[in-house]
Amino acid sequence: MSTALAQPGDTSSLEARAARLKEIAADIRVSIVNTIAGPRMGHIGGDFSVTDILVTLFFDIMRTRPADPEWAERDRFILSKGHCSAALYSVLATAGYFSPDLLSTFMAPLSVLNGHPNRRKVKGVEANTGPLGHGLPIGVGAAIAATISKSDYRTFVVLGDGELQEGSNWEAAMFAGHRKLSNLTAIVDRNRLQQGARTEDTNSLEPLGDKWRAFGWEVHEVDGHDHAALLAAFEAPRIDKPRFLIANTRKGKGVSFIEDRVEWHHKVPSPEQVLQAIEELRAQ
Ligand SMILES: Cc1ncc(C[n+]2csc(CCOP(=O)(O)OP(=O)(O)O)c2C)c(N)n1
Repeated sequence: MSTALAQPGDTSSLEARAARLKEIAADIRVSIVNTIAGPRMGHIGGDFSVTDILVTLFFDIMRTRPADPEWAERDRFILSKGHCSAALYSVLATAGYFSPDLLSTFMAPLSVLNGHPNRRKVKGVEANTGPLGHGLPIGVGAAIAATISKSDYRTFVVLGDGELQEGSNWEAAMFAGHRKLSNLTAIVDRNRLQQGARTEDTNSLEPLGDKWRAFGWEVHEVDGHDHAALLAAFEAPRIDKPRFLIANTRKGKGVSFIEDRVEWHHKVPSPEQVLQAIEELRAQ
């Protein structure tokens, strides 16, 4: 399997690009299982729902230089649902920001790979996240900074759907719409589960697209596990509005006994379940 980043000007067909991403995503999910199995800590449900979104961004869409993570023209990425750090770390290691060996230190005392990402410690992490509701306001700042510095980098923020209960998201959404930040894309990992409950039972979000449209955003809705659909949505011609992508996903996607089960927000598989999960992922 090749995990090289896509090259600018890549003329492969959408299908070929999607097939390559699917392969990478399968490996990333195995890496996530192994990463959290050691410390017996992590958030496997949300890691697996967001994997295909992260892989599509990091291995195809975003302009990055893993060997030069602070490159001024890089596209900015913020994982606002920072509890899913194991997914982000696995992607960053595979993309070449740091050695995959480091993943074995996940959440160990003094490790740089904390339960929540820290930009001062980990190459490729753009913002410290974990307290929900902060990623989008930071992303709006990065997008405005690009307009001030006349740079054409794009900013991508991944949000959880439970996270949208945090009011700061809506202030940021309103301001991004007002400023017509067409260089900003927010993606909601719409797995319909949060910690301990379904989102629609806790604080319903629907009609989600209409709400963002009312705030001045362009809205796309896709299957968040379909790499070709994700690619098309990220590459749609830009208009003078920020873009909101509703990525419909399944929490725990890819492993039968984890998928769409509320208890797997931060439950950790037993050694037997680790083997079963890897077997299921390898068979896909
Ligand atoms: C401000 C804040 N409140 C509570 C938490 C604890 N917390 C961590 S994850 C989570 C649920 C988030 O649900 P969602 O955004 O849907 O994430 P996903 O289901 O995709 O993992 C909560 C409440 C937190 N990290 N920050």
